[in-house]
Amino acid sequence: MAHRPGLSYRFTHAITRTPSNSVSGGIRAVDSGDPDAGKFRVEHGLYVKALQEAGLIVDVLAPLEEFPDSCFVEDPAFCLPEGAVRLRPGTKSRQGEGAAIKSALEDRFDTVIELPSSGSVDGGDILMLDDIILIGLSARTNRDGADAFARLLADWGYAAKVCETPEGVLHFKTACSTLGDDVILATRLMAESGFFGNRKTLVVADGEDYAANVIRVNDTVLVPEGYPQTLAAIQAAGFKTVLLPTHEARKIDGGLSCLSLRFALAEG
Ligand code: CIR
Repeated sequence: MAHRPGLSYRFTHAITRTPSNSVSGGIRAVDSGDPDAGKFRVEHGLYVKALQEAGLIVDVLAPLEEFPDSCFVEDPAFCLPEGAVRLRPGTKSRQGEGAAIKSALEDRFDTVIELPSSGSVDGGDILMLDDIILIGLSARTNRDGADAFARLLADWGYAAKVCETPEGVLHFKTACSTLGDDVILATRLMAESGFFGNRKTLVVADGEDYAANVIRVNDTVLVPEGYPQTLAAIQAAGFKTVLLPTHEARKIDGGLSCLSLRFALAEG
């Protein structure tokens, strides 16, 4: 696959979904209290505004009470300029989310296909870089799903590599992000994994692992508030930053990347 500068961060559009009242029952590994749906919607509104200010047209989908985790739209789909892929989330309560997001994808893409095979892939396990797409195996993404997704990407002209997400990390991207231009932000564990080859890797400070999940959107990096050392490191590397509250999302293991599907369409 040719190096395509900006593939991983030059976007024109995003899809998001407003948190439902049922988000208070979202899945979490460790219970630190239920998120408050009202406060979550306020944080979500700021997130949507930040995406718009970074230059994106944002589709905000209606809440889905039957799927408590459905505001994390990154997991049931993956979008490329060529088309969108409906994935198969790897946890039972989220499996219907791929069908639920189908019409929103069809509104934006001529090509919308379903992940072949019966395997599972969560979008949170897919890290798109400018020259390769990394797919993390995890408790949510299995070998069948990852291999089928890698084959599909190859058909579309993209190189992909399947990696083992370290034990205890929910999704591959829970612990790393691309800042674009061959710069990665990662937890120490991920930085030492060898997944990122010779790319420059900024390691988040001890105690700030949550802040490894940021998103670069055009010329801005959206960063969760409350992680000063990571913020300083991103700024020192020359990136413009915007801080966002993620207190409610964090209670159910969600971060900034999970809350949107970001993509570039030709018509801008
Ligand atoms: C879940 O466990 O599925 C949700 N509570 C959090 C999903 C976060 N998504 C992501 O990291 N891509």
